Parts: sequence; structure tokens; C-alpha cells
Amino acid sequence: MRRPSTLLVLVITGLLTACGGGEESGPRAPAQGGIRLGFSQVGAESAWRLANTTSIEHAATNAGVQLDLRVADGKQDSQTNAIRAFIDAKVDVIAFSPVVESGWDKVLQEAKDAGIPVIVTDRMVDTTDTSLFVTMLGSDFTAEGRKAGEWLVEHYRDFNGPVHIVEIEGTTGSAPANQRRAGFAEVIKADTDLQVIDSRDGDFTRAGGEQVMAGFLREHTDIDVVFAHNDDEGLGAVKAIEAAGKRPGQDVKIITVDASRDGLSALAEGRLNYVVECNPLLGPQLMELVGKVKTGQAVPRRVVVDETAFDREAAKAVLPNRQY
Ligand code: GYE
Repeated sequence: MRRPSTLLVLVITGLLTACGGGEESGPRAPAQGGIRLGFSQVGAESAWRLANTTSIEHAATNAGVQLDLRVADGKQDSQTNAIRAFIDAKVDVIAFSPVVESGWDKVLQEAKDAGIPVIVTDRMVDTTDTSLFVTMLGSDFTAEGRKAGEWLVEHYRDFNGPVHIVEIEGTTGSAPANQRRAGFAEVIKADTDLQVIDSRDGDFTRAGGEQVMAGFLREHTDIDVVFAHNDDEGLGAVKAIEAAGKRPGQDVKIITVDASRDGLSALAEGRLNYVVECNPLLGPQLMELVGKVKTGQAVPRRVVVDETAFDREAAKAVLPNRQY
């Protein structure tokens, strides 16, 4: 029997890397030599975001892609300006992670008119004109919200009486905030004891989570559960709960999303109760798509990232090798 060629091995390993879950590993992606990619990043609000930016930078270097990275400040205007600058610079491909879902049609039409293909990554855009982008690479946020809800339903299965939940939402109008809220609500409605008593925007930051939680604790004496839309907000909530003289993870249960190293450490210590994974290591898959789009190869309209969720024991098991 013939041995598999090096190329075949590379292709198979590349595919495995593309479909794999939480870790970034394997050989370099095939060189996408000379391609110029403009990438507009949301900002630097969370551990997830920092890991996502680093993953994209490393993957671009490994693939030989010339990356023009512009990190916005969480403002749609800054991202629109960055996309216009990429159009003026005539880059080969534009990719971006939209801070909010709506309001992109005009600038995306400008990119289309200039003949520059656009890849949406991480967060989805809300548009009726699907010809404005070629593909979308990112997580299924609704599924993440559902996983959070499923843990809660299971946790309170044998409990009778109301369970008061507060929700610290991600940035208002962003895809992960909208979809995590929806997935969570869809699942918890199966148990009418599970009641969301308050919900507020924590902007995906630690400071935001702390501030929102401090407010909730002042206004409600009966909070049983926090659903924070990301780890940073949940860790901010931990601080506020401790400052109020309560024990996070015990007096108040906390569920978060992302599964960053800090989130999983707090889970392993018992200060968070359940953490749903959202994988930021999208760089290698993005570069693969960029290469294909540039050379006119077919790409799927939607590439979903594989993800899991962690309880305390699972967190302890993966922590030593966690990359973000
Ligand atoms: O969960 C959060 C970040 O869009 C998936 O944005 C991303 C979210 C992530 O700020 O930590």
C-alpha cells in the first residue's frame, strides 16, 4: 500500500484543525502568499476578544497573509471607517466582527461595488441582502444560551418554588447578546419556577459586570442565579457578590459563557457554577476561508465552530492545557 502523500496528510490535518474544538494546534495552514486582508476587530473588551485577535494575527503570519488589523473601540462608526479604509486601500479580502447586528448594508454595498469580498466572523450581521458577504464563520450563540438554560433546568429539577434569575447581558444589539438571551429563554420556559427578574447590559466587560451586579444586589434581596453572557461579566459579578458579603457559587449560582482560563479557574474554585464554551481561536479557519475566497473556490455560507460546556470537574481537567 502506498503511504499517504505529505500533501494529503496536510489537507486532512488542516481539516481536523478546522473542525476541532477549543484548542489551536497542528501544522501551519497552507501559505496564502501575498493576499492582503483587512480585518476590523470589535475592540479589546474581554479575554475572549484578546485571544481572538492573537489567533488571527498568528494565523495570518503562518499563512503568509498580509494583515491590516484595525481594532475599534466597540463603536460601529470606527468599524465602518476601518472598512472604508480597506476599500480605499484595495485589499483583496475584508473580514470583520460586527459589534452590533444591524446597520451594515451601506458600507458592505460599497465593498461589493469595489469588488472586494467580505467575510463576516464571530458575530453575525442582520441584513436581508445576503450577497453582501460570502461566508460567516463563528459560534452558534443560540446553542450556547440553550446549554446555559439546560444546566439550570437540570440543576433545579427537584426544587420546588421560585428561582430568581438575573441576566447580565452582552453589548446591547450584538448578536451574542441577542442570541444567548433567546436560547436561554427558550429552554428555561419549560420550568415556570425559573423566573428572570431583571436583565441589564454589562457590555461584555468585568467592570460592566461588577457594576450591573452591584445594582441588582441593591435592588433585589432574593437573587438565586446570575446568567452572565460572558466570563468577564461573570467575574465582575463575583466581585460584587463578595463585596455584598455573599458567597458566589453558593449563595448565588453563576453561569457564564466563553470558558477562558480565568473563567475556568473560577469554576474550578467553585465561584462559578457552569461555563459554556465559546471558542475564540478562529484564526486558522479564517485564513483558510480567505485563501479560498481570494482564489475563487467555493466556501460554505456558514461555518460553525465546535463547542462544549464545563462543570467543575471538567474545568479542572482542561485547565492545564487551556490556551486562552
Ligand atoms: O463571548 C465576549 C466578547 O462575540 C463571541 O464577545 C464574542 C463575544 C464573547 O466580548 O467575551
